[in-house]
Amino acid sequence: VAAAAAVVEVGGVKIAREDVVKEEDPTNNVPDTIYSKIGLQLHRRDNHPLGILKNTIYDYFDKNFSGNFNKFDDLCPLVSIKQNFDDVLVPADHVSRSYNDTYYVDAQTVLRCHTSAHQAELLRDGHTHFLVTGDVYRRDSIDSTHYPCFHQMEGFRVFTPDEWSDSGMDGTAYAAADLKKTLEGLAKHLFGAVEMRWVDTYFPFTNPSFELEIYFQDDWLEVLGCGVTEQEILKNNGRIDNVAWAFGLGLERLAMVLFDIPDIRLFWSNDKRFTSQFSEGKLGVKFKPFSKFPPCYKDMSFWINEEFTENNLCEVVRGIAGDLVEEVKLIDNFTNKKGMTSHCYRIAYRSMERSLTDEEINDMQWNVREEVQNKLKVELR
Ligand code: FA5
Ligand code: MG
Repeated sequence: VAAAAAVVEVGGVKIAREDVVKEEDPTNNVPDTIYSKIGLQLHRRDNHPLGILKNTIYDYFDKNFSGNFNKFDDLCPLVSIKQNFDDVLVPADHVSRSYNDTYYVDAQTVLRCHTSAHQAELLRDGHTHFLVTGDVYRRDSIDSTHYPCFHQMEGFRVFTPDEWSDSGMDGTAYAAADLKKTLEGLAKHLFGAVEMRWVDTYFPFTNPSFELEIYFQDDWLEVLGCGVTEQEILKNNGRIDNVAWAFGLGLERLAMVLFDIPDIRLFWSNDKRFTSQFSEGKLGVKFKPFSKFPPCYKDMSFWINEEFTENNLCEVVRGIAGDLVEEVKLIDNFTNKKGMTSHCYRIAYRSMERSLTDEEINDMQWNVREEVQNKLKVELR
């Protein structure tokens, strides 16, 4: 693992490592591996799948909205809890606010967990049509479609009453219909024909709310969340009597479908066999895996305690194995007569770039077992 730079710069803001990684501070839970992602801005590289995708989405909006959407892709990922949560009406007791789900730099500052963190300020600045692309951060599970740093593109469009008054619909119905039409058009622009479905869901900041899923690798993959913006957000930011829609695209997920990329870790690869397959403006290419290395599975069982969470386990495993861990999966779960609960996790180790040696895997697993015991205070079985 390369050492993280002492200072990175994003959007004119200088971010020092010691201001983000504070090991002794209980209000901070950002590891070095996460700090090292800040400033890389994969979405701003024109030859990277995420940059190619971003530019293709820009083309769609430019074409269909005659350049009306303002674009932001360099906003600082360190935001206040007000921006990340309060401004988009996330309730005080919502799980996403917990240290288990979000990376806190201190009690008031987080690494944004979604690009929705910028909605309110951009509205206040007078923007009515905008796209915000950026790296976002979440403590999360480990598998081929989840990574603790990923990229989103937020879209936001405000309507004034004259825009829907002749439609025979109310503002909300009009915005919802326009939103779905816009995103279906985007899917067509990106994929041509693809199997997809709308699913009703809940977000604190939109009502109604939807997710779009695409059929990929024999399963439904959630690629975006969206909905009609809560009136309160518009009202709080100077847009009384208006209606708006908003969406948040998962860029890795869309790029996986578009380029046939089987594992989310590949986006971070510097291996030429990966990077050389993509170039600016080239959309039709399908990724050719350079070879398949065998995975190695290690099982680990322990008695959990009350504080145990899967996200904490995943953080420990990633801290040791980095991108060599492919999946962490609960395969057995039971409670004995004394009320003790046991979990068995299967860890899949696999490099995207080379074969791992038995020794290397055994070392990692040994360290994982030790840290799981020390940091999570669970009792190994
Ligand atoms: C949100 O983040 C909302 N802010 C989206 C939104 C914006 C809704 C505006 C309404 C209006 P969600 O948590 O579902 O929603 O994440 C959005 C997308 O990010 C998901 O659909 C998925 O494609 C992607 N995503 C989520 N977690 C991960 C992860 N760990 N790794 C990779 N992609 C992820
Ligand atoms: Mg979701």
